[in-house]
Amino acid sequence: MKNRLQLVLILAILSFAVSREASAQPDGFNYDESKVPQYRLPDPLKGVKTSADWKKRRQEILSLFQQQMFGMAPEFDASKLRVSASAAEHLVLDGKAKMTQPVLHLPGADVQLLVFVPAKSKGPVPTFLGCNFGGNHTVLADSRIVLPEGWVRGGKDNRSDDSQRGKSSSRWAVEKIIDRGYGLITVYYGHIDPDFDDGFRNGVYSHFGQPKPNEWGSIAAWAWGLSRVLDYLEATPTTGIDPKRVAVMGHSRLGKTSLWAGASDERFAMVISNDSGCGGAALSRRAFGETVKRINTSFPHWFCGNFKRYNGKESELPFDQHMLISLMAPRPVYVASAEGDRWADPHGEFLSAKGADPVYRLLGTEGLPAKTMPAVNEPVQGQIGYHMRSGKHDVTDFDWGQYLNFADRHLRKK
Ligand code: GTR
Repeated sequence: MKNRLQLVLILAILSFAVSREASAQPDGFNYDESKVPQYRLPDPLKGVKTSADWKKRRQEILSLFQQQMFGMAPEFDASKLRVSASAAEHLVLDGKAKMTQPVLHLPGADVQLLVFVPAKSKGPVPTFLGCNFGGNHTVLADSRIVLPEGWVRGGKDNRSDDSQRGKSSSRWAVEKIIDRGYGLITVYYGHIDPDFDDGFRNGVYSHFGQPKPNEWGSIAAWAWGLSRVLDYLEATPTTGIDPKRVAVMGHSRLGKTSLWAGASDERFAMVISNDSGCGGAALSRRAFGETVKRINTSFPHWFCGNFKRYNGKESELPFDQHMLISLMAPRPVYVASAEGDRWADPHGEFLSAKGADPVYRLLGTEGLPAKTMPAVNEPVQGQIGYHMRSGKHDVTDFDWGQYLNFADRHLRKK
C-alpha cells in the first residue's frame, strides 16, 4: 500500500513537472527541425572587404535594428545624471563582499542598484551587470536589501514583500562571482519600465511620452537603463568597479535586453545572452518555437511599432539575429541555450552565433571555434562562446561557471 502511494505521488510530481515544461512550449508552433522553412540569411559582410568597410556596414546594420526592431532610444547627457549615494555600505557573505544600493534618478524612473564588490579587491574589478525580474531583494536573502516600490512581477497584488527575499538566488551566483574576484551589479527592470502593456504610460515613458513606430520599446528602455549604469560607473571613480570591464548579462527577455545593450552601447566590454530566444539570439527566419508574430502579440510593448510589420513575414526582415550578434564584434560575446528550452530554439541560437563568426574573423579574432553545434554541456569558447546546457529555461551555476571562465579569458588584465 505504502509503495503504491509512493508511486502515485511520484507519477503526480512527474506529470506536474512535464506539464510545467510543456506550458513553456505552447502548442501550434513548430518544434520539428525538418519543418523549418527554407531561408537565406542576409550577409552581414555584404560589400565588406576590410575592417574600415565593416565600420560603415556596422552603422548600417545598427540603424536597421534601431528603426525596425528595438526602436531608437533618446539621447542622454551623462553629465546630467543625478545619483543618491547608498545610505549604507554592508558587509555580506561572511565579510567577503561589500554591498551598496545607490539610486539613479533617471527621467521618469528612480532605479535602485544592488552592487556587490569583493571586500578585499585592490584595484577596480571587472563586473557583471544585468537586470533582474523580481526586484533586487529576490537576488539574495538579506533583509538589508531595499524592497522595490511599485509593480513587481508575481508578487501578491504585484507588490514586493519579505517573503520574496532570495527567491531568485539560484539565478545569481553572487558568492561564486565574488570568490572569483568580480563585482556584480543588478537592477530591477520594472524600475526602468514595468513589464506590462499599459500603452507606454509608466516608467521612463512617463517622462519621454509615447514612442513613435521607430522609437524604443521596453527592451530598448531596459537596455538604455543599463547604459545609464555605465554612465554612473564612469562618473564615479570610487565604486571599486572598472567601467571598461563590464560584462552585460541577462536571461530570457533580459537576455534580449543584454544583447541590445551590447549592440547599442559599445562601452560594454563583454555581452552574455542566457536563453534569450526569439528577438534575442535565435534566428527569426527559422520560426522554430516562438515566432515574430507570437512575440509581438503576447508582448506588444517589447519592440518598436515597426517590428509588427514582420509578423508572419520573417523572410522580409532586412536582417536576422546573427547580425545582432555581429554588432558586438570584436568584443567577446557568449550565447547560451538550454536543451529543454525549445521555445527559444537552441539550434537557432547556435546558428546565430555561428553566423556572426565571419565578422569576428574579418576583425582578426578567432570567432566561434565550432563547425557544428557542440554536444550538451560541452561549452566552446573563442571570442564568441556558446553552450547548450542540459535542463530547462533558467540560469544555473553551470551557466555562471562558463561566464566566469569566459570572463577570466577576456576581462582579466594580462
Ligand atoms: C516568454 C517569452 C520569451 C521569453 C520568456 C522570458 O514568455 O515568450 O520570449 O522572453 O518569456 O522572458 O521569460
